Amino acid sequence: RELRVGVVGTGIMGADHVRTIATSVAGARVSAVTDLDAERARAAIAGIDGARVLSDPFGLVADDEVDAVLVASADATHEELVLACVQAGKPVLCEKPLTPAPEGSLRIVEAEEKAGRRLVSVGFMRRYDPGYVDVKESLREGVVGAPLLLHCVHRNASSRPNTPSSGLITGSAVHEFDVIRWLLDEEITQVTVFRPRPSSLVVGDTTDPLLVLLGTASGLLADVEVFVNAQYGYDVRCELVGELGSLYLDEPVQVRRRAERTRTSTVSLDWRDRFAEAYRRELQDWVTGAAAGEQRGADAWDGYVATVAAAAGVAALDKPGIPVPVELPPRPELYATR
Ligand code: ISE
Repeated sequence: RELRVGVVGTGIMGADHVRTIATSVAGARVSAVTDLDAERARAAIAGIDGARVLSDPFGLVADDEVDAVLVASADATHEELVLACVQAGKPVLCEKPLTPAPEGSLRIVEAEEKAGRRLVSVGFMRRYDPGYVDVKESLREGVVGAPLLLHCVHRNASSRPNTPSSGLITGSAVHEFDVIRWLLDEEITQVTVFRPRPSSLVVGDTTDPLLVLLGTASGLLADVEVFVNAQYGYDVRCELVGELGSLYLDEPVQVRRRAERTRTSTVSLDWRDRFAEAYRRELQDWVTGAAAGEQRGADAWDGYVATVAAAAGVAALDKPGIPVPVELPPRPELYATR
């Protein structure tokens, strides 16, 4: 039987997930959606057989025709919705960040511990990007020897006007925090933020770009440029430098044109096209796992750790150049096996 998925929030990501499930994921169908804007919810399921628009997100979680829930509503609503899913015993894939602050994510971890099972997955889709997966596998196979350094770049074409500087950390850099600890299989222990001269093209008082330096448990360093008003497109880069070589993440390029002695190729518009394949694989794995009673992808603990690192990053914004420690409680037994 197909997994019946209910989607809370049909904004940019929710609508994109509805489309991906309807067109490119096996073993699942969208059975219900809800959004504050009912019109937007209706538009998201246009042409999808058997999908209904519901008015209440908690009603959707409880609905008999919803086996699993995808949470893509505003960040501030994630905690209550995810907790409702855990209480209802339904698998849930929650968009990042799991919650705006670490305390909320910790409450989710505690709820899962009480329930005695992992139901929560967090939408850190880069873990499914073929490029990042290749970097991780190559590192594991010892292709470049022991890792030493990571250079990361996270650029968006533009951010919403008046995005707070903290949003660059909690909304964008948080992907780097997750992918770095996933790639290296170790924890981030400190975060330092530098604030270079801001771009004059940024509206409001957002400090953009930022330079973030992360230290890990074994003493590796990762530098991350976060620049969310880079104008020219969406650009994510990662180079892992090891003792024997380097692993450089390439962009999935369609065509490289050569004409008039010039080489050109397009730059992604935003994360949806850059990570389209990652989102598809993430959703497929979540669906396959849910059908088998298994949690897949980043779990609630990973979601919690990312919010702790992001909170350290936000604190570091106020003291440029000074390292802020990332302090974590021990990882609960429930999250030991993955
Ligand atoms: C956005 O919210 C995302 O999650 C994207 O993946 C990220 O690259 C972007 O910077 C964020 O604003």
